[in-house]
Amino acid sequence: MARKAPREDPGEDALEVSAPKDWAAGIPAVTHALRMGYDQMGVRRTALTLLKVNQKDGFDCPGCAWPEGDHRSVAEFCENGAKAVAEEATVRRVTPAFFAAHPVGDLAGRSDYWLGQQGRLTEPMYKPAGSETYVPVTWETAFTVVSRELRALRSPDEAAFYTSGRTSNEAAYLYQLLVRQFGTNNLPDCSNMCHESSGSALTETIGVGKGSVHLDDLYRAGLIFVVGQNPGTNHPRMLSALEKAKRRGARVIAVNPLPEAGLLRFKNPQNARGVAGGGTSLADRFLQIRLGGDQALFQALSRLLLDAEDAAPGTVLDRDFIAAHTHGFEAYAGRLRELDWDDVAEATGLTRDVIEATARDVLAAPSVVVCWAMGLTQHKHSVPTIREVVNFLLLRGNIGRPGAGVCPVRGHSNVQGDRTMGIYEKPAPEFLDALRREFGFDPPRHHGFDAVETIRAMDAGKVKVFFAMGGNFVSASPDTAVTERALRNCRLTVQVSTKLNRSHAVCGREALILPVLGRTERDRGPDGADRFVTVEDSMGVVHASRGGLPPASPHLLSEPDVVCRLARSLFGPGGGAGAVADSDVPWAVFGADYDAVRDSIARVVPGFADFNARVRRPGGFVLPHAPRDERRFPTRTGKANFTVNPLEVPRVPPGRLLLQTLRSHDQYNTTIYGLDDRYRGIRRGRRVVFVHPDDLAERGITDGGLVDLVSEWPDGPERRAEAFRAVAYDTPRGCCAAYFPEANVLVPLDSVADTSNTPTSKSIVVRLEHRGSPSRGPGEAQPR
Ligand SMILES: Nc1nc2c(c(=O)[nH]1)N[C@H]1C(S)=C(S)[C@@H](COP(=O)(O)OP(=O)(O)OC[C@H]3O[C@@H](n4cnc5c(=O)[nH]c(N)nc54)[C@H](O)[C@@H]3O)O[C@H]1N2
Ligand SMILES: Nc1nc2c(c(=O)[nH]1)N[C@H]1C(S)=C(S)[C@@H](COP(=O)(O)OP(=O)(O)OC[C@H]3O[C@@H](n4cnc5c(=O)[nH]c(N)nc54)[C@H](O)[C@@H]3O)O[C@H]1N2
Ligand SMILES: [Mo]
Repeated sequence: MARKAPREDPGEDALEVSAPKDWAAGIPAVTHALRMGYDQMGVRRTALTLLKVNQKDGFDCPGCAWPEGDHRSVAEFCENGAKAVAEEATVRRVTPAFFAAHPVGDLAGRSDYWLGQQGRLTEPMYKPAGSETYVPVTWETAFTVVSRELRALRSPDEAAFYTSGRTSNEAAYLYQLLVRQFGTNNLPDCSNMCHESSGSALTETIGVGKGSVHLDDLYRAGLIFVVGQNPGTNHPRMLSALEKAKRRGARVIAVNPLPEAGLLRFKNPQNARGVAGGGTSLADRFLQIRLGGDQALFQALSRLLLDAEDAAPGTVLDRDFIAAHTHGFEAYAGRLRELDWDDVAEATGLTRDVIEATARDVLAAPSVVVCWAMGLTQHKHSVPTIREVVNFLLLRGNIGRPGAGVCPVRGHSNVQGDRTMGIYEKPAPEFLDALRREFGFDPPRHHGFDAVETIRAMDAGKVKVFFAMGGNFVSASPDTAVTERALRNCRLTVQVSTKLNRSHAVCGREALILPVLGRTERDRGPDGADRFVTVEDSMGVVHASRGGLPPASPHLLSEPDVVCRLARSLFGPGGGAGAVADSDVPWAVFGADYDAVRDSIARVVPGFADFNARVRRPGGFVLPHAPRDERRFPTRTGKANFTVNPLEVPRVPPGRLLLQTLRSHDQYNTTIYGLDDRYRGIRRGRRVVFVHPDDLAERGITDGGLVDLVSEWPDGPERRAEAFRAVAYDTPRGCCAAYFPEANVLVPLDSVADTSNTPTSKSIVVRLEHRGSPSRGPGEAQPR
């Protein structure tokens, strides 16, 4: 098998910088992905596995949550999807011998890249208190340790149960059930750090915290905004959808501080034009906005719509829709008339001409879709910003009709489904009522901790057991030093994982690693028959996922099995004292039969009636969405709500920059596939900061110079990320960018979005300091 050993980090001196690309996803993309596949899996396994991605009898791609069209060809191929598959289907293995050779102190000193490159976890591992080394244990012992520690707590609220977004619907449903039967709503999840702002804003304004469009709406849209999103890297299949929409006459407007390759031009490897030609030019207009300027942009666009209506009454606004379906229009319109154009210019960095031209695009479009991702959700004023997107769409009735609507593009492949299944620290009373009817116990009603609150609680010793269903909490969370201290303060940390990561190395006094099957692997029930799980994509389509590969090791359990066996250990008869009562939940049945789990979901979760039958149909089924399907808005007012949101103009103290943390092309969140960011011209390194050339010159820093990034937060210590290469880049003045997770040390735990409590990963005030030079006071110029 032509397979390479894990690569070592080449060290920062290897960094190479070249000109960024202005196009994405062509033939080099495909060869690049196949090469990673060959490295991890060899040639034959690569071919067999990639043929099954997103096919009707195959598995759901563990990459992003972008939906599948109906007419996908076997050859339809997404570079970054292939990388996600290769990462999971790798034939490299982490064995007990590996752990014997690498105590936690050693692992904690390794990079995320090195850790991920070691391969798949193979056996349950246990690090006893007082020891530095994980040793293999049986599953029975592992569950006994968890039960023992959970039972020893004074209150169920002293435990927190994290979820990352790859967990299937079945596993997520069982997991939240276990947690609520245990007695807490401490269910933080990756959404808290991701699209929480979208959920908060949409629930309040349209009554449903999910997107309101289908793929077909994109194809039929007159105008599509792609705001704060880098689909060429993070949702590559979206580029095909945008290309198709364009062929049908849509215009595309990209709003981003960076000229991201995929937004500008797209070479589709699936058609001849993409292979041979210059590709499709995707964005008709590119608004190079300043970080955090989107609220101002959408207020300005809405104001221009109002002005146009004043000039030609009855021609611009959808008066019938506003009257019949919305609430609060007058108050909103009144406030909008006071808009200060100087504030708009300062916040956006855009000229009035450009914004007016964009408004003309809007006026000319019969329907509008707004797509967005992390560029909108990770700011202090993210919730008001997304509310403003809704205001803008409501004005022309651009919701609940074909070709129009809101499209928050989700990240993890089942993050939306996990929420639908009840992974939420603030569950709706109706959901808890349904659980009570189904299982006959009283679920806790008081809200639990979200991700940021969990870190605070662990740090303060209020949460003592941390259990993670997937993910890499240590590296994904803000304020790395604080998060690490918090986790090390726990009595027990438990990671249910497929791959080795930093959360195994930075752990509690006792720690467990529970290795599970991934999407790509065959999941056999006790009767030996193959089982499947289900997922929900970003557009509310629920479908089946069946893995085909033999499991990475004979010791792996499925995630549902882990939950059910833990439940039997925790609640089972003879379980002894503590807060935990014997269980009426049929855990043994659930563990043996996913159909039984789905039947229960069908009774508890709205929209899942006849789940087992409908999900077996090719392509699955679409969940109901009241605003989209019937223009019904289940909000407090019973209408879609216009909201008044005071304009936030992001300002930084003199000499400082606003930093965003983003993804390179070679990573999946904290999983680092490689050290290149091809489209941005970066090779063999990740410690880079992209800065406007004039901002560098002003500070006397040369392109390629070595700097520390120092984050300042009122009343707090300075946070420092050392030794980054400054790269002169096409970004607005005053704004810079570095990669997540290396830059997470800079995000203060208390710097969160209002309402959603999401860390402000896209707006951190920093100063750049020359490496080696003494630190300087505020605003002082650096010598040349
Ligand atoms: N290959 C790959 N695919 C992924 C992931 C991955 O890591 N790798 N992660 C998955 C997950 S969990 C998620 S949530 C998504 C993330 O998908 P994205 O949101 O595309 O991810 P980011 O890299 O954070 O990119 C944020 C984009 O928003 C822009 N931006 C930043 N701040 C602002 C702003 O204030 N205004 C505007 N208008 N733009 C701004 C940045 O320049 C960048 O282009 O991708 C998912 N898919
Ligand atoms: N500074 C900064 N911080 C950020 C962000 C940012 O843009 N900037 N983005 C935020 C966002 S959008 C998100 S979603 C979070 C991501 O936070 P997480 O979801 O916690 O992080 P991931 O890196 O996706 O988790 C990777 C790990 O998941 C495990 N895994 C993979 N597949 C499976 C599976 O099928 N089952 C199980 N049990 N485990 C599996 C593997 O062990 C792997 O190491 O990070 C957030 N943090
Ligand atoms: Mo995400």
